[in-house]
Amino acid sequence: MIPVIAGMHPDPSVCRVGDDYYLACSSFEYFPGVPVFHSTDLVEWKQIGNALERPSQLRLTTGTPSSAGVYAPTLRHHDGRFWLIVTNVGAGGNALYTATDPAGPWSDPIPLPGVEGIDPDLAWDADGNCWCTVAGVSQYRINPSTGETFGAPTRLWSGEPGAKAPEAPHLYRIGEHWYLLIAEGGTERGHAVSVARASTPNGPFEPCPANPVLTHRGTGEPVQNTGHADLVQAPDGTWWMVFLGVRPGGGTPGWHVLGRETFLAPVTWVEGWPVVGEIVPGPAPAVSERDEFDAWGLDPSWISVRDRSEKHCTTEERPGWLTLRARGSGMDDPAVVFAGQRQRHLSCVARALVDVADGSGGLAVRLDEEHHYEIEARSGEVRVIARIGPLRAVVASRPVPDGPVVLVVRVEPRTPQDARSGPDTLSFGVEVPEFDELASLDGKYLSTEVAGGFTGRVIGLYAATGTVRFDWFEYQAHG
Ligand code: 6LW
Repeated sequence: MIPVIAGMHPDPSVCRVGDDYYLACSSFEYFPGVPVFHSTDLVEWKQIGNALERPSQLRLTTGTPSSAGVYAPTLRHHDGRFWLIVTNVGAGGNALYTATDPAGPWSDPIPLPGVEGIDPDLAWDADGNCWCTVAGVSQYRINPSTGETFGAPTRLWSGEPGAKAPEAPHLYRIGEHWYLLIAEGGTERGHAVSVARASTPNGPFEPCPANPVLTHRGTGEPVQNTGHADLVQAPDGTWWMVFLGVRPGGGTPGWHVLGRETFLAPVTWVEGWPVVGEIVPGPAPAVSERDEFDAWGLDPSWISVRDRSEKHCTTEERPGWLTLRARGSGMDDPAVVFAGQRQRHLSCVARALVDVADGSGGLAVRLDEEHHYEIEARSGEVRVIARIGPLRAVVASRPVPDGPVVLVVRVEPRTPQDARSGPDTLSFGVEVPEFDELASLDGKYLSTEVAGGFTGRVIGLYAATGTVRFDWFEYQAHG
């Protein structure tokens, strides 16, 4: 089952203006932050930008650990403007941004120092009050233009008794009711979506007798961890839910490697309660994408670790090439200079042409600082490096002729012959000029189940020492 937005795109929030839908996702330690997508049918989505693309909007330092940073946006259109509210975990808390065009530019942040809690939602009532509801679940009245909070938070309905982690609240006025949609059970295999309704935005809320309205826990469904949802109505009056899910592979307990992805399902209403239908398959995988680095700047799909400055990452220094200037020591370093793309397909190949005349660097598959595999080039040699938790090893190396070299990683899903089979195999090699495989590594160590946290794989280019230049990067999906 293919998601509508594949790869690490969790915590989707969606809104519609006329015939156009817009969707935003979490981005954690990556910069730029909060990818924004556009669609006219909810199935085909195109990234139109990143909401947080200036340091004045998002400042992440090495003090922000991986899987902290930007969590769980809510994206809404109100009063002729787009409103985006996020939590920056470990670096500033809750903040609001506005834009007239969701592709940007977005405003500088309006901090919400009085709002405590992750997963903030925004909803306006007919009197013009703005309600900010956060995980827990509690609610504040705020002034979204100034960030001011009025009074103490009120506790709202917090899900099924005993279920952990009531979070991801979204509040909607639909017909004569206010609906409070939440996630519960934690963002792992127990994840679920539940709903309650009230006649005011502040409750008291009556839970849906059929809760949870969405969960795949305890099932053999290929998509697991379904939860953290948002609702939207189409121009034809039909209702839809976007939510996160994962695609675990391998034997038991199953490992997901692409992070949490965005899925879509239809919603019907029965006796005033939402009923979630079968997942709608996303578009077939794109076959081949190649970035020649001919454009001024990088496409919005490129993300860096914590920050990206012109000094360290530029397409202008050598036209037609991406130049990365090292800072720190490479992929183990929280300050690594890196530019990558989310791995979006279970089966794919990434290739890049690197020139290491003035440094060393290469092609990496990253989960975080402690979980990554890479093929690194330096003058006359390439090496495959594996970092798994506290262990780091050079697993293979070979000499290469001087001059630019093509680095390759191939990702192939495995059919689980035995219970311990990993989800996939990552093969690293060089083209000299035919492909020479140096190492074939188990992908389970670059999975969320092993690494922990909230993110998925990013495949990209990095500098370990000096200045490293890349002529092109190619990503081909097999299915
Ligand atoms: C997010 C929380 C969650 O804030 O994971 O799946 C957290 N749900 O709602 C990070 O994405």
